[in-house]
Amino acid sequence: MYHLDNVEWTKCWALLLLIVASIECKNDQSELTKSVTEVVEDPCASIKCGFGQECVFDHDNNEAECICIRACPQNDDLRRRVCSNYNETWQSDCHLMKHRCDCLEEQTDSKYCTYEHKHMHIDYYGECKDIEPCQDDVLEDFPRRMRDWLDNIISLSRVEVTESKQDMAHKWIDAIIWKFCDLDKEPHDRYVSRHELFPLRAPLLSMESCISDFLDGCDSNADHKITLVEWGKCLGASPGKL
Ligand SMILES: *[C@@H]1O[C@H](CO)[C@@H](O)[C@H](O)[C@H]1NC(C)=O
Ligand SMILES: [Ca+2]
Repeated sequence: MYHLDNVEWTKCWALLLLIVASIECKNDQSELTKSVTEVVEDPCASIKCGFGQECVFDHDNNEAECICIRACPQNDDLRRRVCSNYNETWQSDCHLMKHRCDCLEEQTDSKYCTYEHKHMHIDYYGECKDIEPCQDDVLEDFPRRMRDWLDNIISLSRVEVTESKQDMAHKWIDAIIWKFCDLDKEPHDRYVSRHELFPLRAPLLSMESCISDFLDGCDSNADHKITLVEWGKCLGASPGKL
């Protein structure tokens, strides 16, 4: 049997280390150049474009501008289809928003642009379907199911296990507060608007026909904003707990 002697081993290790080091250095360097170019040269970094738009740098005028998204990635996943507020199915959220942008900017042959296309938004995720009317008993049970659901999300993201009854109550209060903060982002002002409810409502509506009625009910003074107290109340928490 052939054995590498000590010297050869050492050489092998040294070579291996060198290779690893050079790979790492190279990565480091490209990371570095990348971040430097981004900071110095990318004027799009500081621009937030509207829905259905992307930022491009116009070298002739030396300025960044927002234009309609030029191409959306092909989507074959039915779950990523979206249904518009005019009950029209689109291949993805990108396709819907791009088309609206093109129509508003008159970049598409106007015969493909209807009044609805200029005013559409995503109503829910999934293909358009017949949404069953919300049943009273389902709506009544909705806060409990929502609490369980939030509880599950929060337990999945947590390591510690709580045992006592008191801890359990705290846990779902935490879940309610966490979800409120998660929704209150644009802007972060301690109110959750209709617009901020979108990420909660849109993915659920095709399966949970009561989600809209439930959320409408949370806004108890009907000012189109939900406060933490309103949110807690509609999920069944007493105001003192929040
Ligand atoms: C929306 O479109 C779906 C599928 O085409 C249809 O089944 C449903 O009845 C429509 N809903 C309404 C409110 O028109
Ligand atoms: Ca807000």
